[in-house]
Amino acid sequence: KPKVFISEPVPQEVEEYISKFCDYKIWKEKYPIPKEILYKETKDIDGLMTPKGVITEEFLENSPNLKIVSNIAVGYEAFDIKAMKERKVLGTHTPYVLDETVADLAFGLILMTARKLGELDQYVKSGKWHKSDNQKFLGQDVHHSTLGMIGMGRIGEKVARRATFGFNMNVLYHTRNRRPQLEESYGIKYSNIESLLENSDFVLLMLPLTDATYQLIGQEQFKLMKQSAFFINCSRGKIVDEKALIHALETKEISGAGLDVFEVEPVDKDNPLLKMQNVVTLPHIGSATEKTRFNMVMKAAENLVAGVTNQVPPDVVDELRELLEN
Ligand code: 8YV
Repeated sequence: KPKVFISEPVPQEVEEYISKFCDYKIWKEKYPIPKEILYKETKDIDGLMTPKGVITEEFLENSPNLKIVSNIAVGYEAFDIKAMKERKVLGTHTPYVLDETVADLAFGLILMTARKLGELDQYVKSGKWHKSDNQKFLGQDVHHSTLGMIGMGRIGEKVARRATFGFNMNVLYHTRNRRPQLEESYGIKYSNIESLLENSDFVLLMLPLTDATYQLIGQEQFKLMKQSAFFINCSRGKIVDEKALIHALETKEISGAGLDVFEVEPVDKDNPLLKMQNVVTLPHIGSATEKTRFNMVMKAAENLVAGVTNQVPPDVVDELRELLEN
């Protein structure tokens, strides 16, 4: 049987599935696995399953038999694609199964920021609720407002559907590959980034972190946004220049932010964002429902097993698809 290593605990059912096809070892202790142990355990494996695997030249050098890295996440910015290509190591991820769940969370952040839900929850729990305070509760409408989406992929389209049909929002979007069919069915409008930023009440990032999107949103972009607008990010923190975001919030260039992701995670306790009333912060939980996490891990297991048993894994990342041709 091929040898595989799994670097975080997985549900029993997934373990049983893997055990049918592979000799396997699982790291069940504290997350994340220390680097020395990971390197020791993966010296002669054929496959690795890992959440957000940091796959470097050095790691690949250490695992010469490796055929596949199965990432238990849809984002795979930690793959060194060039090195994986050179060594013919396949990389897979977990698209589709988390789309609706992350789209729900995007709306959670939109509602929380616009209607001050986190702040007001704290207020009631603090026992300070007083009738004369009711001016404090005034937020902004989400329905019939304008949502500007940067990125319109698998998750984006689920957000757009909620926005148009659920909240009667006007949706502007910007993306690499324009989506005429979505424009027709949902009435969303393609826009350049500048006019999207100028005209949106909510600016939502819904795109992967790549060399091209690293710090795509910075000082210049925040300046274009409306003072009344909210900035929402449940993609990746590094798509934003976080210092510029802090500055925009401090100087009231924008009204608030809803953040599930940060430049550094877990976020530093001294990060000024954590002290701001108009910023909602979550610990990167976009896909975190029981059902979706199970489906992600199962999908990752299917990719892993396919990759070590000479079948074509269903979810090879686009940049490595060429490896399937040889
Ligand atoms: C995380 C994600 O993987 O899929 C992704 O790319 O960012 C999330 O689903 C998840 O939060 C586990 O860390």
